[in-house]
Formats: sequence, structure tokens, C-alpha cells
Amino acid sequence: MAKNNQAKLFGGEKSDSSDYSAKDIEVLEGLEPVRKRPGMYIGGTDERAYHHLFAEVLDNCVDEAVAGHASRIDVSLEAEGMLTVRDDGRGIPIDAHPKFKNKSALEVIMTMLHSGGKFSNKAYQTAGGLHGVGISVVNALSDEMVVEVARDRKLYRQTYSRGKPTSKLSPVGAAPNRRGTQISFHPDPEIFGDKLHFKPARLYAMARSKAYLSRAAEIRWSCDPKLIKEGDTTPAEAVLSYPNGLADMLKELTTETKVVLPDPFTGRVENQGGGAVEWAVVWSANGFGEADGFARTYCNTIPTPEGGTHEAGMRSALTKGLRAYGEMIGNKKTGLVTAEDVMGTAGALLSVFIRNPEFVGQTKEKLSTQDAFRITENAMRDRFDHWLTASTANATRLLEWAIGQAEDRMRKRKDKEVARQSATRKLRLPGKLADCSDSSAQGTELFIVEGDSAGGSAKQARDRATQAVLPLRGKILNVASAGDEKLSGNKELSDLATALGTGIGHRFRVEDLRYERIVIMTDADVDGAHIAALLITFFFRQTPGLIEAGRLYLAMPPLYRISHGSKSAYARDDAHKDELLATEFKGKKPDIGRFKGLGEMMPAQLKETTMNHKTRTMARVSLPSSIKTVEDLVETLMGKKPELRFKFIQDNAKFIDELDV
Ligand code: 0RA
Repeated sequence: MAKNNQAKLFGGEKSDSSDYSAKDIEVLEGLEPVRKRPGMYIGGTDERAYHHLFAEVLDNCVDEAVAGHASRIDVSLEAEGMLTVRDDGRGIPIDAHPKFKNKSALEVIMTMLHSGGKFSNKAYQTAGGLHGVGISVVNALSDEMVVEVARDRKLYRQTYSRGKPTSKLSPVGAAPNRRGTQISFHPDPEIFGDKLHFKPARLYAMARSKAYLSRAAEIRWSCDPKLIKEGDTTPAEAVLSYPNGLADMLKELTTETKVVLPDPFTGRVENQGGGAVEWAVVWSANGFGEADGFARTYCNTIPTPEGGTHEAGMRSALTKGLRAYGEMIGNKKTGLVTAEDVMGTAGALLSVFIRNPEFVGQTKEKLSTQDAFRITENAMRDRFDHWLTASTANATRLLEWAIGQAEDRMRKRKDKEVARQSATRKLRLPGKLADCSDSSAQGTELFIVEGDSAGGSAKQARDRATQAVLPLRGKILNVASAGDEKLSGNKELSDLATALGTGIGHRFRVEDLRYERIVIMTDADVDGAHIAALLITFFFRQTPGLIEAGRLYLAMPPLYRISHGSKSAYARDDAHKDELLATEFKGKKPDIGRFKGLGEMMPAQLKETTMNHKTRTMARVSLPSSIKTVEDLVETLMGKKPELRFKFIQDNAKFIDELDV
């Protein structure tokens, strides 16, 4: 529609200016805002923005070529820094503008910001990013601009400075064999400063990539040789014509590439509406310089570095096509292949031409037009299927390459997973913790033991699947009186907090405990009782809810072993020993051995008496209701007389049914 409308709007042979109507004229605005805030329109005032002015002018000419009206574009950079871009298209309309009776259409185009696309030649209007802001923005930011239009066998000219006409649009001579538009401009030093200049190499690269994308146009490049510095390989003159379009561009980009298949997959599909899809794809066995793969995509010759719907269509076509081929030939590993495996080592160029594209993203460099997915996928899928079946040897090689990529990917993921797991385990858990292998808390126990030698026995005596052992060294800090700062500096206690898997203090959540039960296992003597008391205080203070939830236990290692002949028994304390001597060993003279500490017990004995839940005795810690505060507890547990402490533990640790634990 845009194309027909424009033909009508701007006269030409078939229409007249009476076709203009108010609705055709979108909101127009003067150029003051552009000079006030250039960054808003061209993304800054740096070297990139400076060169973007060229892109803006060139795009207009390329659009004219893409629409089929022009076939040649000339770019020339003069010694004084004036840049000229000319095409052989229809020429910007010079007739009077219907709304602004005293202004030509050309002057409106050059001096007004356009919100709509009606006053451009853009059948394939590109609204992406900074592109398509219009020639008027370039005019606003140029201290000098000259526009020449060859139309109706006459040559017209108008000059501008900083967005304002400095002469009337007037015929300056005959142009019997010529039509088209020529724009010369020089960026305004008031905006860009006097340090910036056009760089020939940069302009040349921009012109060349446009030439690859628009096979309709031949771009002729010329540059004053004085501007080409030593060492710069930019030619002074060149004809940039690439009849094979993206295939030529890909060849240029992949001269060093070791390819998987001898030929790239290339093609172009045009549809009735004038839209088109063009691509060139190669697979590399050793990457493309820095990257394993790349995808450079374009919409209406404008780069879309963030990809979008057209790129997704390409990925889908290539992935589904290769998988369909694999299934057809019955390759069982075909199912492993994902888009990542197909595209990860591909160098892909894609250029689509669609009407009224829409762009999204931070810099509006991502195509969002939904139709572009379907159009691209259909075009490429059909050709890819044919391409694969035309050479089954190559198709099979590509399939096997992709399967190799999939296997690599899965192996790497597995390695990474293993590395991550062991890294987090090491990172999170203290080194001296012998963790259990069961990963869920249910049915597991953490034994906190005093000293390394007891820790060693406990590690041998435990059930590896469900029982973890954390040895604590030395006398732990008197946590009851320590401030939080001191507490967090205590290595033994911070290891304990880490092993618990919960934070301590206000961060503690009993649901996060890594174990079902926490068991304090200390020697059955006064020192052991002291350490147990310190730990109970720690838990009372730093793990609110743990004791109430019944998750804290005291192991009950025996103090004596009594044996006579083949008969043996263990006694928890003196009273228990006396009881056993008066009953089980009545009238006998048994051997009575006293354990000096857990470390002295054989692992098998420790297992039987203290750790194996089928044979052990264990106590659940529960606090009498008289204890309300840490002070109450400390008073009871840490009083001057150690016997009292031991008694408290004995009294308050209620023996629980073996079957319970
Ligand atoms: C508006 C309408 C028409 C062409 C153009 C603008 C146009 C602009 C530029 C900028 C550089 N080269 C250009 N070529 C054309 C359509 C004119 C018609 O229908 O005759």
C-alpha cells in the first residue's frame, strides 16, 4: 500500500497533487528539538553517531533501490570532509506540498520531523533503532547540505545549513539523461566538535555491507586519496557489486574457516508482495576466529544485532530440517539434536525484506514482526530439505556433526554438574564434617563429638548413609556470655552453624535443618558434661525452636564395661554399674573396665552402645518449664559446681524409648 500511495502522493505521471488529503499528512514538527537534543535522534554526538549520519542518508538511497527504482548508488568523500551520496532513483518530489502551499515536498522532507512514513520513499520503511529517523535529522545536524534532484529532465538544487534553507529550490540546468537524488552534507562542528571527521575505512565498510545486502544496487565508492592514511588499505575508488549477495559476504567472512561441508547452504526466496528472504550458512569445524558460531541478521538491509523473529525462523528451519532428515534415514541419535547443536557452530547470514517491520528491545534492534518467523521458516525449510536430500553424503555428515555437538554438550553439562556439586559441597560444608550420603534430612543424624580421636572412632562406627560426624576441637567458647561478634568469629561454632545448614540467630529456621536429629556426643565425665552444657546453651540461644521441636539429643556413652566369661554389659554411670553388679553379675567377680573417653572405645563398642539406633540408649533434650531465659539456663547449667550441671543433664534428659530413635 505504501508504494502505491507514494506514487499518488508525489505526482509522477499517474497522479496529481489533489490526491493529498489531511490524513496523509502525519504529525510534522520543526527541527529545533534535534539540535537541542541530538542524542535522542542519533544516539549521541560521538564518532559512531557522526558516521551514523552517513548510514541514514545511504539507507534512503538503498531503500529506493530495494523498492526497484534505483540500481546505482555513488558515495564520495571529498578532501574537505563533505560527503556525497547519490542514487539514480525517482528523485525526491519537488512539486508544491499540498498542506504547506508555499513549500515544496522536498523542503518539507528536508526540514520537518516525520512521525509517519508517508513522506519517505520507504516501501520497506525501517523503523529500527536510530535508522529511519529521516534525512531531516541529518540536515538539522549539518552545517552545510546540498540537495540535487534530477527529475523530469531538469536538475533542481536547494542548499541548507543547520536545518534551514539557505536558498530557494530552483532549476539549475537540464538533466536529459538522468534522474535521481544527490545529497551532500558536512556534519556541524557546533554539534560534534571539531575533532571528529569521516574515516574512509569506516565509511567503506558500511558501504560494502550495504552492497552485499542489496544485490539490486551497485555502489561506487570514491574517496579523496589525501584522506587515506598510510597503512589504511581502503581503496580510493571501488565498484561494490555483489550479484551473489550474502553468499559473497559469507565467503569474505570465512576465508580462514575449516568447513564441515564443502559448500555453504545459500538461497533467496522472493514472495509476491515484494518481500524476500535471503541467507547463507556455513558450518565450521574449528570456529570463526573468536566465536564458535555467529548469526548476523538484517531486516530491510538494517542490521538486527539482537536477532528476533526472522532469526528464530531460521533456527527452527535448520533444526527441524536436519532432524527430519535424521529421522528419515533412521539415525537413532537424531533426537539428541537441539537448535543449539545445529546453530552453535554455524556462521549464518540472514536478510529479510518485509513491509512495516516492528522492532523491540533496548536499542530497537530486535525484529518483533510475527510474520517474519513464518516467512523465514517456510522459505528456508523448503530449500533446506531439498539441499539435504540432493547430497545425502553431505547431509549425513552434517547430521553426524550435529549429533557430535549434542554429545559434547551433554558430556560437558554432566562434568560441570559434578564439578558444581563437589564445589558447593566443599564450599558450604566444613572440611572436618564427615557428612552422610543421604541428601534429605529425613532419618539422618548429626553427631557433634568432642575432639579428633573421638571423631575418628565415631566416623568408623557410624552408618554412612544416615549419620554425619562433626568433631569440635578444644574447649568451645563460652557462648552464653559471648557477644554475637565473638560468636561469629568462633571457628568451631561457625562450622557447626554451616553443618546445620541453617543460619543462626534470627535467620535460623528449624525447617532448614539438614538433619532430622542433632546429637551431642561427649565423654561420660565432668568435662564432657561441661561441653554438652555449653552446646545446649548455644542451641538454646542461637537456634530458637530446635529444642522445642525435640530435635536435640544427648548420646549416652557408657562409663563402664563389665564382663565375666562370655557375658558382658555396659553401665552408664556408677548407679547403673552397682545395679548390674547386684543383678546380672550377682555373686561373681567380673572384670570392670572404665572408659576414659569415647576415643578409647573400639568403634564396634561405640556403635553398639551409643550410635546404632537398634541397640543404643539416647536422651532427648527437653527443658523444664522453669527455664524461660538464657540466664535461667546458664544459672542451672553453668553454675559454679560442675556436679550440678551433670545432674541437670541427667535429670532433664529423659530416657526415651529405643524404638523412637
Ligand atoms: C519521497 C517520495 C518519493 C521518493 C523519495 C521520497 C526519495 C527520497 C530519497 C532520499 C534519497 N534518495 C531518495 N529517493 C527518493 C517517491 C517519488 C515519486 O513517486 O516520484
